[in-house]
Amino acid sequence: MENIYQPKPEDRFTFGLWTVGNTGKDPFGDDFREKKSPADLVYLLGEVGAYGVNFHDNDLIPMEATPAEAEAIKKAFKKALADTGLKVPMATTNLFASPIFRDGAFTSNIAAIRKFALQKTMQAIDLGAEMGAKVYVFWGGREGVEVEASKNPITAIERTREALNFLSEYVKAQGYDMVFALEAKPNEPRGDLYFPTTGHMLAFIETLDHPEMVGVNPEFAHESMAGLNFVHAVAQALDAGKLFHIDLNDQAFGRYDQDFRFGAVSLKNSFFLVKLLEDNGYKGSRHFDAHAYRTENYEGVKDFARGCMRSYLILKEKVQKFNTDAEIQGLLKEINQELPELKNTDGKYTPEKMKALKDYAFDRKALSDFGMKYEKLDQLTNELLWGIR
Ligand code: GCO
Ligand code: MN
Ligand code: MN
Repeated sequence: MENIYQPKPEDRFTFGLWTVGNTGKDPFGDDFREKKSPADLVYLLGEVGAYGVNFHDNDLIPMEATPAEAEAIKKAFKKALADTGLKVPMATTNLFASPIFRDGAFTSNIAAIRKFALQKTMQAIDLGAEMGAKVYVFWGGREGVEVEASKNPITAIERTREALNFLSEYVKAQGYDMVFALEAKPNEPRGDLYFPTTGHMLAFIETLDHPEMVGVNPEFAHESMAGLNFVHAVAQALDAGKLFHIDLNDQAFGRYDQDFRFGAVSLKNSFFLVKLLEDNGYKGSRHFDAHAYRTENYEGVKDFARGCMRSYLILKEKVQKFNTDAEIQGLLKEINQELPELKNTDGKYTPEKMKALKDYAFDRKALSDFGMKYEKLDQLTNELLWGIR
């Protein structure tokens, strides 16, 4: 029998070099796992059955690498891709680790740093294109403040717009088949980051010169850190046709950016997220932007990576169960009542529809007089997730 929990290429499961390559270093402790080369991480991902690998420019080629070293790394990486069949669907720029970006990149107060960030991003876009990336992610790791007096927030927005407009033109001029995906985060590593949520990003995109080539890369942990409902943020991105990429992980509300294995904490939210993506035919990468606990060696890293994908596939199977569960679907059908007399199929305004609605006598008593059965619906959903339905 086919193993439905076995990842397949069409699942589009991807990991960043920085995710499985995370060495467990944190603000309180040193590296726990030894550092692996990009090529070795590709072999690891091949072994666990991932579809693709994504990278920041400097995950692949360290900033200080000589041209000869860069060539050797690229060669080994390309060989690993060819050996494993892994793809590179997404690439991004590290605009946060180097001390030069300590006060931001595109929003820095120092013009030379803003220009350097643009130069670095153009080179990183070239590297991404060389490896076949079709989505380019922008996460403003240091684009924010602790000291509000230091930057005008409107200037920061304008500078970000200028950078993205410039880079859109660059991609077009090179003839690259590539779109941008903007990733919001409310804070960490800065006290406050600009564009703190996916909603902020969606509004901002419409102010760009080429909004058609810019979408979002929402992250489960980031919206949860802000105390928001991630499923609703992703729904809004889907509705706007802007879900170009997604960062899946997990997180307890109100904590630091925990980057836990997908499904580790929020079983129900993860379920409704998978349901949203699958029911709406999302075709992009399911990228796991997470890492193994600091307690783990590389066997544990493989457990982590396999766990992310397996949890997604188990939840996908649960979605199918939910969508075909007679009792659950019956409750949903019962509560979604039509009003045939005023049915407005296209939802549009006409003087006739307006008049019919204005004159209609609603039976307020009857409409106020029944329970919604959501207690039952929710309990059935839980029982389905617990595996007893
Ligand atoms: C974080 C972010 C990053 C970005 C990555 C790709 O909180 O550190 O989620 O992992 O996703 O830099 O842009
Ligand atoms: Mn994150
Ligand atoms: Mn992320």
